[in-house]
Amino acid sequence: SPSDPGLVERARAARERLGSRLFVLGHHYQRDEVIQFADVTGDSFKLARDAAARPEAEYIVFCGVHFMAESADILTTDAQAVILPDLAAGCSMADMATAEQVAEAWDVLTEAGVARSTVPVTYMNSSADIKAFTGRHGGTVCTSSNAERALTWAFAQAGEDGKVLFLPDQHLGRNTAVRDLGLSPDDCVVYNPHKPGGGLTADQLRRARMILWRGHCSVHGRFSLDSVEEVRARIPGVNVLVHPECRHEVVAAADHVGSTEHIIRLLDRAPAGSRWAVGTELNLVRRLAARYAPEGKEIVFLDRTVCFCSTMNRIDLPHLVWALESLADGKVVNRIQVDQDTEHFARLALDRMLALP
Ligand code: CIZ
Ligand code: SF4
Repeated sequence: SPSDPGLVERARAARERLGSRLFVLGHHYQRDEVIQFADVTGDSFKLARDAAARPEAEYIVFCGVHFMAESADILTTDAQAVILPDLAAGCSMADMATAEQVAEAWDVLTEAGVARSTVPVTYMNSSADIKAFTGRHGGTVCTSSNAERALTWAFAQAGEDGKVLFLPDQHLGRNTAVRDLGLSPDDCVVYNPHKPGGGLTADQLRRARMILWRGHCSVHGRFSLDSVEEVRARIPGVNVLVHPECRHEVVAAADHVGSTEHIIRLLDRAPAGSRWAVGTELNLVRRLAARYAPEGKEIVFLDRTVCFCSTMNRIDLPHLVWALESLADGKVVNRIQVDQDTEHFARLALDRMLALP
């Protein structure tokens, strides 16, 4: 929908008043009406680094979801305030692994005698608490671009017969283990935090190489093998391109798999006349379709029954205007601040990722 011209004007005016004190980050999955005000766009990790590279910006307005704003706060200085325009913009995947549940899981692994040979790896899409847990137990953060390197590193750390506890996205964990590291799906077990002992026996835990947390993305998890078969029947010669948060059978049936940055690069280099069905968030797919249509690239959404990420969409122009005008009036609203102890250990896990070979 076209943006309200009055709100666009107010956002412009507030930005003008704030000048270089303000830096606006826009995640790839944000609405067009919000993205137009972003100083930079990117995935969650790129945006956190972009924020860290702007120490002169007093206010970092993060148009994205809560865990991303936390990561930006961790990587920026204490003098910089990270603002999330709507505090209800969470992430259902990140919420699937709470600090209490993960602490309990670690106790289960300890009881089974496997904790000391297990290295945790957590996806960027997790709360600061889970990143801190990972940092405390010698593990690393990963993104969908470096998950293979992170897992290789973690298995090397874990030693012979070592294991990885992968949080919170079972699909990224399984896809990386099977596709990139050549493990068998049978080497993976799924830990269900809602069942006693994770729903696993001590023997199952001892035999597993990958212990996958039972979490998933409520958007990417909805693409199915039917989505792929339907689009192949509908569009002859179509290239199916999906994000690794999709289920294993979807990834296995696709032609290309990659992070948002990878998806954008691939479509940018695609030849005129090529046809693509893309399985990632709808705001991004629509923008890419519009951007590349003039070059004769046909880009469609992989499954027309899948919707936007509802929490990403909570950041809309009214919320952005409210945040910017508040800041311009000297009121710091919706600041996301990670406590020092959590920040210290989460930073450790993030720094291990930055040091990955
Ligand atoms: O699914 C998401 O939320 C993604 C891809 C986030 C990110 O930026 O890594
Ligand atoms: Fe979370 Fe999925 Fe939305 Fe990303 S797209 S913010 S992983 S629910």
